[in-house]
Amino acid sequence: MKITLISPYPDITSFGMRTLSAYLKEKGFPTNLIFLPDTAGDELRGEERPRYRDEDLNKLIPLCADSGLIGISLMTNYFSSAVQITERLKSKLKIPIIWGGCHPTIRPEECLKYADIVCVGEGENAILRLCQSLQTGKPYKDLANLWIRDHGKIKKNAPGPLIQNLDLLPHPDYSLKEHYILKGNKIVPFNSELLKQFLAKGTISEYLRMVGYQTMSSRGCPHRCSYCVNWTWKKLYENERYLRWRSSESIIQELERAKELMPFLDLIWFSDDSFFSRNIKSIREFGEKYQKRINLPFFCLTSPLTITEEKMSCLVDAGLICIQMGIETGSKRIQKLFHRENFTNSRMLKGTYIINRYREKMKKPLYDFLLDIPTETEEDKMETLKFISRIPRPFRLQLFSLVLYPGTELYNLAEKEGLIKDEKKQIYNKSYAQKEENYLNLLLVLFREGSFPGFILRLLIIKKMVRILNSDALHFFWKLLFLAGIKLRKIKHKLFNR
Ligand code: B12
Ligand code: SF4
Repeated sequence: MKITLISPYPDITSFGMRTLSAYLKEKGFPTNLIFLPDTAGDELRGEERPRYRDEDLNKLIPLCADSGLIGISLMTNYFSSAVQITERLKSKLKIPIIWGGCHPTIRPEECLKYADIVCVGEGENAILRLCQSLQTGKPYKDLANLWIRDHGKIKKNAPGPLIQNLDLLPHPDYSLKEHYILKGNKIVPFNSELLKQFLAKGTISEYLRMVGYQTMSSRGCPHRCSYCVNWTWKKLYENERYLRWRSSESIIQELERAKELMPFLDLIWFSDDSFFSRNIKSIREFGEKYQKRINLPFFCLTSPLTITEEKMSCLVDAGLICIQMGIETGSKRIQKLFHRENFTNSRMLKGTYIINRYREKMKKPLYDFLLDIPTETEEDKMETLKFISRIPRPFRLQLFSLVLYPGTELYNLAEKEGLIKDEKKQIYNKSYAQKEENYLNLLLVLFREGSFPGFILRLLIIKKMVRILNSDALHFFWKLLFLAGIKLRKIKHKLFNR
């Protein structure tokens, strides 16, 4: 029985889906992987619009026709894409469709309005057991993790245990065999050249102008930020060890294989929520092996609570050339709202100084900030700007407009306060790039590259000035400036392919 797995993401990494594919193949089920990059997904401005052209989706039908099961992976912003794909497939084929990933885990009932089956939580064993049952004609209504539509009712099965030993999982499927991608108005077989092109388009690859291979060396995160879906996942697996690590050997073997398959790679990009939460022993072991056997520059994320001088020095020696750290806010009140009370300004500043010591050997570090936080006051925003004025340069700020994803604690709070009026507009179809247009956000944009000295920023946030410039009366003016900025960036992107 063949299984078709579909990814709507513009980034073609889809680590989860590729792992599922490798796992199914290892257990004897051949797979098709189809990538349908929904480029509208990254540019949403709250509007509901078709993500694909029907004629493109029609080309999916023959590729899926001989499958025993079709799986779609989705995050909240790709809900509309998954609905469109599912409806088109259902109009022509009578094959069960299962949805899995972050959004179905959080909102299974909503997803079951379209999919026949939803996987809640970790997918490997759930999809394997489902395939085995479908193949042998055995009932599958009681399988762990699966929520199933059954004669107008929903059968809800609790999740099975988490996979504790991640080394037992096969490495993500980059075989290119039976892999397809929507390119222009055609669905074409993936090949090495296309893989190179798409890997070069990943956000970090683009930033560093390299061809990056993205992977994960862990599952889970040690923190519990109130705006993050990790909170719901942790509740789902309350009695289990949620943060799990792969061994250095498993990571290095995956990367050796990736280098063999993709000789054009010039960057490794670790997407773990916090690579630095590994202990120093494990970091040393990884660093030594990585330097000897992989020897490519690499990128990873850290958090202000886990970064130390020793870990940093070890990883820079191993090839770390760029790092990303979540700062999010400089306001104590908002830190509390985010459950990030331990992320004090002094601790976060210390983190930036540790990173700054390696500026000669590294590219500009990326510091994440969250904007447009409900209940955030002008004073809170000014605290953040003051903090930014103290960060040692060079740096680049990554500015994300907060999206209140369902399943987060912050979503629940906002809903109670009546702040969520239109979920589709405010959440499902909102991109993190969709910032509110006001004076303080403009300052953040202007100081994004760390090109001006901090004292200028401090001058621009003198209270009286902010009161006038950030007033509602001037909103239209800032809106125009933001629009002009977006247009200019698009032109620059077209001209310089950046
Ligand atoms: C790596 C990553 C990225 C990468 C790569 C994404 C990609 N397309 O491959 C990049 C940086 C590009 C990225 C971008 C975005 N990301 Co992102 N990303 C992650 C991250 C850190 C890891 C995802 C991952 O690979 N996990 C490991 C795998 C093994 O887990 P998994 O994907 O959940 O898959 C398992 C199960 O869910 C299930 N499963 C998954 N798919 C399917 C399908 C079927 C059929 C079945 C049965 C099961 C199943 O089985 C898998 C194996 O157990 C997560 C946070 C996290 N820790 O998960 C955020 C996360 C998924 N991203 C998020 C978001 C919002 C985004 C963006 C939309 C916006 C943004 N803020 O950046 C963009 C847009 C995506 C794009 N352009 O492709 C949110 C999603 C929230 C939500 N409710 O949807 C998360 C959860 C971050 C967060 N903490 O809030 N992301
Ligand atoms: S550190 Fe990042 S991944 Fe971890 S809980 Fe906070 S936001 Fe989520």
